[in-house]
Amino acid sequence: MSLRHLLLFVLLLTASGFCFSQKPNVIFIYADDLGYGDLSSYGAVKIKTPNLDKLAARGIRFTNAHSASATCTPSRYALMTGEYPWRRSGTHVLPGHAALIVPTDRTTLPNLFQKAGYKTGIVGKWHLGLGTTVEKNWNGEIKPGPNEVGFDYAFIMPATADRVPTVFIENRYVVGLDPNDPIAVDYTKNIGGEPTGKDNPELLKMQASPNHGHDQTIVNGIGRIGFMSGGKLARWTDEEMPLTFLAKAKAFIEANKANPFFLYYSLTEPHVPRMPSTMFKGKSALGLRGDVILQLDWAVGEIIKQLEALGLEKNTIIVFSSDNGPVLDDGYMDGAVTKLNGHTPSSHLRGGKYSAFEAGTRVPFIFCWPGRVRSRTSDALVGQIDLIASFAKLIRQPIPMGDASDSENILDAMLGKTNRGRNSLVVQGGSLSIIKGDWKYISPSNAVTFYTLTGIESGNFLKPQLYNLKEDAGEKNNLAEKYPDKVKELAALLVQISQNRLR
Ligand code: NG6
Ligand code: CA
Repeated sequence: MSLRHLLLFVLLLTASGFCFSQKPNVIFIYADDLGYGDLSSYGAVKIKTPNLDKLAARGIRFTNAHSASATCTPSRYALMTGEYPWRRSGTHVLPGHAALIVPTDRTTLPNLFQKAGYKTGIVGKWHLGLGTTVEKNWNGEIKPGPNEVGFDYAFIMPATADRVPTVFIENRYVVGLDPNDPIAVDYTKNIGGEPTGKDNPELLKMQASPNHGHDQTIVNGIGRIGFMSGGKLARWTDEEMPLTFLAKAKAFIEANKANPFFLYYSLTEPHVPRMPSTMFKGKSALGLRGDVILQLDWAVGEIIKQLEALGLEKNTIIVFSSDNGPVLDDGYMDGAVTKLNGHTPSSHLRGGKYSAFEAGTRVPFIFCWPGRVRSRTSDALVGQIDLIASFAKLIRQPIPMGDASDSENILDAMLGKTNRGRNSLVVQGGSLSIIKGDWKYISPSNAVTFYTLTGIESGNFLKPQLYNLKEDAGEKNNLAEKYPDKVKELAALLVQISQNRLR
């Protein structure tokens, strides 16, 4: 190599190194059904979550951040697309054989990072459907899915831990599938005639709660929603799941340590069935639900340790949140209710998962970037739906008109530079609510006021509800009659937002 070539080579190397080192890695860690009050950094006293507390102490701990919805699929849809889920039909909680609901021709959170030169990966829960139809061949290439909406690498559980098929899918193929034992999935009939929780309760290691379903095909001693047959070797063991996801997440980080990466680490805790690894069983004083929260916290700690060992902790943003609020009995008799032991998963908030009240969507939200943000608490109004527009700003990517149409760039709030987040945010429980400033309006609904199965107040009410969240975060005092003008203003704003988009 001539001296000129050598100089040019060194120059190029330096330039590319310079560019890359400027781009922070991003890890978005998403818990499943974790409540506002489930972390010690958010006030829990009956359980200690030291690793998440460390993130909260190093970063920005948000006290007014929301998932888009009080259930999983719609929250995840909004996270991926930046579009309110209620604008699009079919974004409700999906069965395990649903088709993909994320458009493949639009800007998504991961393809935004791809365009900026990042390697992107998802490890964990997906729950946004796969393929183009409900009927699909689980034994060949399964697409479109995460790889078609922006993930270079995908290791996923298709839906939820309590739904079939109970297998992992890595880049479009079921992991560990024996071609001589093909998988079939059906949500209406017992395809293959395998034992079910309903007919063979003696085979269960965890009983389903009465009237909650979860009594169809038995996998690993647990009755599931839906029927499957075949794929015996490929079926997951619930106790191993967190270790598998952690190993895959760490492998992705290791493989991409030299280039910028975006990792969506989508945990299954503390969603049902709560079946922790043996090393976590009985570790909390709160039964299996507490144990899996400790397990989740541990996994986060392992990721932090890995980043530190690789020297990446300063230039890696970790965002932690949950897809919806907490629930105790969501289908299995796992001691979540009987061993609650005074723990308050919803903290001071009313409601829980599924609810229009605050605990449905107000969730822990931590933004940690040791190299850049200073530790603080922020009460800025933040939506998970805003991650896409805010990261677009951070990594300097334009968002085409019409895409991510409800996502607001609130990067300065995420970085803790200002307390001003969104002006207003629409959230979805049973009914739609709008939060603006200190106020929250819940639109009237004639649906049930109480979900008896889960023991959660729905937040539905025949008349409009208006709460002053600053004075009454617990939403005890409906001020709608006292402030009719405020009701009118917020109801009109909700209509206006439902008819117009930001871009
Ligand atoms: C509900 C399930 C619940 C859980 C939830 C989805 C019943 C009675 N309940 O329909 O167990 O799976 O869906 O949770 O079937 S989520 O966090 O993925 O939205
Ligand atoms: Ca969830």
